[in-house]
Amino acid sequence: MRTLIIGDIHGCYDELRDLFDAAALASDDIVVSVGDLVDRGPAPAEVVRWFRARPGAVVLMGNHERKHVRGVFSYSQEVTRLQLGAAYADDVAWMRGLPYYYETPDIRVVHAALVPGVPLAEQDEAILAGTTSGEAKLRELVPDGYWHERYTGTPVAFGHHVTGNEPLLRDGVIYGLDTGACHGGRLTALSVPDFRLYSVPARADHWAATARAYQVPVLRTRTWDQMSWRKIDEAIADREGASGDDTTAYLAQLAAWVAAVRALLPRLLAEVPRVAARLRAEHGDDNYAAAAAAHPARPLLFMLDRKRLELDAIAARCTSPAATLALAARLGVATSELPPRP
Ligand SMILES: [Mn+2]
Repeated sequence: MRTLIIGDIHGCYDELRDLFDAAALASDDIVVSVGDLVDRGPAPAEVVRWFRARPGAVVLMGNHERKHVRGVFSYSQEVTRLQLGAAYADDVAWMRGLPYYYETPDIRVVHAALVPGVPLAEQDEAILAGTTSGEAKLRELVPDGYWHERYTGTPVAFGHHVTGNEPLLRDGVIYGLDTGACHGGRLTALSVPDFRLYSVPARADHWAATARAYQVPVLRTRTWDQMSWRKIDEAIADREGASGDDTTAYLAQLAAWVAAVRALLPRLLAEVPRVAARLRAEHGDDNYAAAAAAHPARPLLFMLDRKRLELDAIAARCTSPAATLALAARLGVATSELPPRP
């Protein structure tokens, strides 16, 4: 029986299968992932399913799992959330319980780093997982050079920093296994107790392709309805020219939708006197004040009565597409001819 320790997988399921073939994985072998199962690659769901289902599989908390657990989102986490789909919440609940290290008499395994001379159980989890704050702490504790240049003792295997196509090896003690599978590099494993290395090439630069493929799906998940006009304009401007045809087409649809919703503002202003006229016709002059007070657009009707209704008052209420559409509904302005929200 062996223990097979695998570097950062990042959703590269085909390469994981290739690696198992190369290492002739046996059913009673222990499989240990250094962490970062997800983010950047094409198939995180398959990778997570495999590790969750297999007896004798161990996954350490990588900085990427920690981002999901803590809800710290940037683009690669948004992509993963879509890739995992309905299973996302359950997979993140599972990630919450992942250990920060693994140890046998032959080997220690951590995701990113450890402080030489400190027992594993006393290490800072942020340093073990390689979070941004953990890396800053490590620089303070090990100010010159790398932690792994000073480390002595039981051999240690880790991932986190891409070491190139070859693993980082020193003196039979240091085994840096992140060979950049998700960036078109290799996926690498260390077998113990024989200390043999296995490595397979990535089939493609997965993150480049995945990042491109998910641009529009991720944009669709944005809460454009709730955002201020300025935020929407900035978000569109940020992405213009930086992306492919699909994204350009999506941004054009979004801009057209936003312009159409914004164009409602003068129509909403013009509708207020019409609403007032209808109320007067319906309830008579004597009962108009009571009818206006009961109307959902009451503050605007009061402003109209005091001759203080201007476009600014409408704009102050229509700070987002959702607020604009809500006011349109209160005034009974039809919005069915608007293009659908992309
Ligand atoms: Mn990683």
